[in-house]
Amino acid sequence: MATMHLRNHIDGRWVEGSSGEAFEDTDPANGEVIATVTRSTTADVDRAVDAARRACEAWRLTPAPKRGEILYRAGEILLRRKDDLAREMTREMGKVLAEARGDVQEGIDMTYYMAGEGRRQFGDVVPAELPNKWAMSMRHPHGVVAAITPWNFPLAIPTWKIMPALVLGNTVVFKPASYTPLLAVRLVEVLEEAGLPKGVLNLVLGPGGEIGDHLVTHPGVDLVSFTGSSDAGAHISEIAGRLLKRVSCELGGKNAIVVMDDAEVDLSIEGIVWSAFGTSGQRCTAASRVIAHRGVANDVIDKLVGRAKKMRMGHGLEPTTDLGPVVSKQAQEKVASYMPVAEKEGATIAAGGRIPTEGALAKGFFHEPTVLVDVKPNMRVAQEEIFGPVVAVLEVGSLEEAVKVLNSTKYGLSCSIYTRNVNNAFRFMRDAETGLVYVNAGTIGAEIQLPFGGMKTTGNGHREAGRAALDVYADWKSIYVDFSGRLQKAQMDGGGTTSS
Ligand code: UN1
Repeated sequence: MATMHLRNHIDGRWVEGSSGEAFEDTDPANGEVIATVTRSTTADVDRAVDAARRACEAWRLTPAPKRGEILYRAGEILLRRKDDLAREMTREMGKVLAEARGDVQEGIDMTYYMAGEGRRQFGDVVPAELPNKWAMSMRHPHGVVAAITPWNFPLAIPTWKIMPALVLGNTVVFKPASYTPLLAVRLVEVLEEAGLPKGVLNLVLGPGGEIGDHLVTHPGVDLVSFTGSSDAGAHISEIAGRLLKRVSCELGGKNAIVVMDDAEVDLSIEGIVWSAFGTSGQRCTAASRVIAHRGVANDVIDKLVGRAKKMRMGHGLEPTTDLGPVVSKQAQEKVASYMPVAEKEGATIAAGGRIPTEGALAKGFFHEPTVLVDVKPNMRVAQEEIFGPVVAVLEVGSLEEAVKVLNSTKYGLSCSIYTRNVNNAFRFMRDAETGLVYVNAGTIGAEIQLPFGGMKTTGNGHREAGRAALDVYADWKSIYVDFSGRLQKAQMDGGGTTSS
């Protein structure tokens, strides 16, 4: 297969970055080169932001239902290309094909949902306290949005940011992770084909660092929407916060599945295996802790260890593969580095724990699916996000203790409980300090029509997806129209009660 070359998209044209240099986009399962990619500089960021700014006014004044129609057409094209996009995604970042299809589907779902917002974007019309006066609220776009996206959901997460931004009348500069430029190019191609005017969506390719900081602090950027590591999120919040820019961050997680002594254990094992090892554990919603009640802990561990040992690693395009590689050598080394950390702190590796060194697997960035037992809540493997196929099992004696352990990390994205006791379920739903809670299901697989995001250091108070996303990508404007023909003073004329 001939190697592709991927370029930036600025002001409606595909253009080379100004460094004149390129980097390689490779398949993490075998090291094959998929594409060469232009490396952008700060000058390219300037061009992209300028183009987005110039496109702002006309796009803002395009009727929202028309903006929605373009999104609807983009959804249709994504649907037609779903399988090709999924195959390219598996090659580019490693997740197994069925999951890559799910990622594209999540992008399609979000695109259709936001297309519908073209005819909604509801505001309030409320009674005014004064006669002959009208009071209402409407959404107003911010202007230029910087969408900085991760590699683990290379299609879905960009749509979470780009689609609400566009339908609300913002223009966008899109800076995808450097591990997944191909899917980013594909998404831009789809929106271009759907009829998006030039300059409304601009793409800048290359590693973060200097160009990322330049984009975040650029005076022409009004809102930064970022999904990625907590360290990068803190840095972005700091440099953008000084400029009082709007920032929406979706960061790390240390999600847990609680298995109570009244749970259906076999069902919980299905949820744990899926949530801990799906996408090779590289979801921010992945279950990296199991909090098992002592009454079932041994059963849970035996069954989980049995399942982990049977999982087949391989290329995500092979139908026999259960677990693909992690995204990079650096990610593989990070996962592996936690094994001595776990053992030193007194945990035991009950399954996995190694990097395969033989045969075809040695060519990719694989890590065995790993189960850690004898884990205590304060150990690093119970506190830190590993972002790989590693799950730590902790044991507790009651629901109260389970909730305490659940809430004992700095993160707060997702959690779940397996129980057949309705009282346990409702207490858990009430007390979990996470933005997503599941009952008798794993921690992954959020649907796009509800808010997505986390409490505590998982985020900064914003939510993606669903109606909540509209609050990120637009400001509220409250409007009062006085048609009385005279000066009326709110809180003073006519209204209010007087005490006697
Ligand atoms: C992520 O890992 O950043 O709930 C997003 C889920 C997916 C989205 C995950 N729908 O697992």
